[in-house]
Amino acid sequence: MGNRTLAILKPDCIRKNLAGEVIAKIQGAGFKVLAMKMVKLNKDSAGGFYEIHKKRPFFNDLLEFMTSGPCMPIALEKENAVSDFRKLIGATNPANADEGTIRKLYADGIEQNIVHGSDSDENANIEISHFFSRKELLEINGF
Ligand code: FUP
Repeated sequence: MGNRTLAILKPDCIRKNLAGEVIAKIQGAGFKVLAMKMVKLNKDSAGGFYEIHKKRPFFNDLLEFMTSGPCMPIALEKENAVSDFRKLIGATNPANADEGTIRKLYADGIEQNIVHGSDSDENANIEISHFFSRKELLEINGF
């Protein structure tokens, strides 16, 4: 068993009908989908998720965007899941993202950047728990 990371297909990804394409890229890169759902975040849940950015000037816009439509959290498993997933999605700002990365291919800007990826193993577990209960993960995967 590898380690885990949390992806979120953001509202721009869903609006642009890119969910299938992005999930295919994720699976093609060797990630196993452990759990997945579609949710519409409210200001509290998005604010809790991005708590770390609370003091940043872009925080309010980020919450507006993340609550603007449905998104899809996906719990993923792979060896080196966190760093391999961040390599697959590319830099936060698609203008700086490497060729072939998901953000380079599909994102419009630093905010509407298609997909989230956890930045550490510790945060991956916290973020997975934000969207998936222990019971759900247990029912789906036996852990
Ligand atoms: P990442 O780890 O690549 O998702 O990036 P960060 O955790 O630094 O930022 C989280 C989200 O905040 C980004 F996906 C988009 C948003 N953001 C902005 O809107 N403007 C910024 O200058 C930086 C981040």
